[in-house]
Parts: sequence; C-alpha cells; structure tokens
Amino acid sequence: MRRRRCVQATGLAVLTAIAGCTGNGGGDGNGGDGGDGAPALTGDDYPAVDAWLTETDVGAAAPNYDGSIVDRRDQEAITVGVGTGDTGTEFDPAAVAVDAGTTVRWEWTGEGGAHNVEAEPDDQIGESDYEFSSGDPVDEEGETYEQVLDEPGVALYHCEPHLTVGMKGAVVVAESG
Ligand SMILES: [Cu+2]
Repeated sequence: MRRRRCVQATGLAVLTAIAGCTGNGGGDGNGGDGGDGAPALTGDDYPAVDAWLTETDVGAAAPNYDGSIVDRRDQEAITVGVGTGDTGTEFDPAAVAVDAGTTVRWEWTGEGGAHNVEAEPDDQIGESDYEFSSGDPVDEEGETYEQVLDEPGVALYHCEPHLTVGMKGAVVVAESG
C-alpha cells in the first residue's frame, strides 16, 4: 500500500519531497496498478481536487497533499482532523473519497490556533459542488463540525485564517452503490 502511493506520487512534478520516495518525476502520474482490488484514487482522476490543493492563485498549496486521495468509500461516517501536522495548520487527510450520503465529521485537534471549515465555490480554484461553513474560527480541542455529503461531486474547502499557508482540503463524493 505504501509503495503504491509512492509510485503514483512520482508523477507529480512540483511537490515537496515525500518521505521515503525517490521522486524522479516526469511520468504521467498513472503508474499502472498491479490490481489488488480497486485502483487507488489520485488527483489525476479529479482535476479540481488537484488544482485546489496544489495551485497557489488562491492561498498556498496544501503541504500534506501528495497527489493521492485517501479512499474511505463504503464507510457511513469519516473523521477529518483539523489542525494537524507540525504546525497544526493542516487537514488530515487533505483529500479523501467517500460515498454519497456519508457523514463527514471535522474534529479539531486544538493545535495551530483557531480554525474553521469553509467551502466557498466562488472563492476557490476548481469548482466546489458544495457550499458550507463551520462559522467563526475556533481553537478548542474536540470541537466538531459535521456535514452529510449527499450528492456526487467534490467539496473543496479551506480554513480561512490559514488559507495562506495551504490549509486546504477536499472530499470526493462518489456515487454510492
Ligand atoms: Cu486553520
């Protein structure tokens, strides 16, 4: 599993080093999969997700996005960390896929200052199919915010106070079934 991610990540030209990978870049990012189960999801499959998390026209690139989309399909509910990483200014995972109808719960770690979760289609790169907000930034550990993502599409979101350091996230909502 770990190796597969590394193989796919090598195709992404402008990423910072990924631990354990000797990224020599230049590929098409689509390293043919060995085929143990469903193919892994990557940003190549979802250009809006890739753009939002890597481009810098709006905010910085998400430092913890390595081109892979964590697959959490077939789960009724998932949790995304708010305020992770060394500086407490990341979402974990940055990119995740769920089935339509899944409850996504953002959970504050208490690190990195005050955060919020904000999806604003008008103010983003790519097109978010969802619009939602957790409201004013808060910093309490254990704070949570939930959304049920019912329709297939992508939710592109960020933390307002930390957009400039790449505190961005994305949820791919796949057709359930
Ligand atoms: Cu933040």
